[in-house]
Amino acid sequence: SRIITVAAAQLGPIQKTEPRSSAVARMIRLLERAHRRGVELVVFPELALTTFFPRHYHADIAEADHWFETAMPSAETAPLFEAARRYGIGFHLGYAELTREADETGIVRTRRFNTAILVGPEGDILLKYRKVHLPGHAEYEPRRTVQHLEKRYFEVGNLGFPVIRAPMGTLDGLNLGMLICNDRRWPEAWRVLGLQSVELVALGYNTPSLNMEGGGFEAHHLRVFHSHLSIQAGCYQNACFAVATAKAGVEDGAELFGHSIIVNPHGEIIAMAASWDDELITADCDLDMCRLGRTTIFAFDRHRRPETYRRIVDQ
Ligand code: CDT
Repeated sequence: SRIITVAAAQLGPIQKTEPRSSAVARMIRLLERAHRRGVELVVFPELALTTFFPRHYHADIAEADHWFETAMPSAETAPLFEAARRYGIGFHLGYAELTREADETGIVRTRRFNTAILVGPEGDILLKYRKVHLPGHAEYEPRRTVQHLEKRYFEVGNLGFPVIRAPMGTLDGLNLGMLICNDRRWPEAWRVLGLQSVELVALGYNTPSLNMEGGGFEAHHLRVFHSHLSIQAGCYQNACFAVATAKAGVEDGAELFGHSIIVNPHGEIIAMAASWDDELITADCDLDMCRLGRTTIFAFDRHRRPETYRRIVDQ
């Protein structure tokens, strides 16, 4: 069997005024706890270094640039990389990325993405992913009490859904992929990872308890249920594990529902956070469990019928 010990390092709220140095110190404390428990891979939330700033409107987008990272690691995040290297722990980290880069027309310009990286146990960045499914809206919406301006601050990710074979812990290689928050609700995203034989999906999220999209009438328990349902279905239908890590609690007066989970290829929740605070949940994942689904009911090469799926990409 190929066993890896993983952790979801849930973060409690990060208030608007909390500096990155404080968020990083909290993450290092979780890494220390992970080390004591023999963890080999830690997954931190989406936009883990700051408050979930897309709830704050700036008429001039550049005024929000202080929420973004222009280097990774930076002076402020380097201690996290050093701690992880000291313990030989790999990690997934979500952050807002500000870069100067050519767009699809070849013009070099300032670009902003909702990004996650996978860092190996030696502290090197192995893989980068930029969020594809950006929820929310681009303009200020007065009827909302809480804004969700991801469509204002971020471009759609342009790196696809990559999977890497990476050494982690005692394993010389496992197939790792990433999703970010709203991506977890889209079966197409999971399937693109599944088609690359992903064994473990690392994903971070910041999900408000109140869905203001349709007037805010979705019940709290359904918000959590739909999050778990999406992750459990993604794991079952693609025969993989997922470590899904929330930012939780009341942040700048807005509630994020937490409920971080680790899920196995049967779609079962094998660990779940119970607080709205900084909390480490762990699980031993036997990656050989991925084989059952992959060689039977979800043996893609034998049972998929892509010739009938045209509409999915054409529409
Ligand atoms: N961060 C993020 O993607 N959150 C969304 C909120 C949806 S309600 C606008 C999510 O899907 O969890």
